[in-house]
Amino acid sequence: MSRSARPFRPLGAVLVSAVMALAVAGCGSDDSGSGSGSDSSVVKKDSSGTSTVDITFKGDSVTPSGAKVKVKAGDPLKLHITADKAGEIHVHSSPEQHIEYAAGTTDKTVTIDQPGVVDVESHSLDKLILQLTVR
Ligand SMILES: [Cu+2]
Repeated sequence: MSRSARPFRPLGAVLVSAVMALAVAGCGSDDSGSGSGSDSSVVKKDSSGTSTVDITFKGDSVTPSGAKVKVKAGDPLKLHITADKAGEIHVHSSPEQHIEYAAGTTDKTVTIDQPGVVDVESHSLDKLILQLTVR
């Protein structure tokens, strides 16, 4: 009677797949196809030395659009948002973050702890705003 009775439990894997599928379905294409490199001009330092990106929503467009930005894991990144109407930004970090902004000007700071490539999107406009390379 030495039969090993270790039950196989695929539930965890199934859940992960389901979540991944949802995440992919809920978002725009992650294939920007614009080569590598970093649009360093997008990032400025504010008066306290925090890296800051200006994001402007106007009608159906957003600036920047798919800019590549390098950030250091654990470092704050300030999003200086100017919008003509309220909306929400989705940060594809792990865990993901949802940033709500109002019409007008909103400052939000995000910190990403895990290295990787993190898309920052507007789901209202279905557009990629930033692609963060976190190291
Ligand atoms: Cu998203």
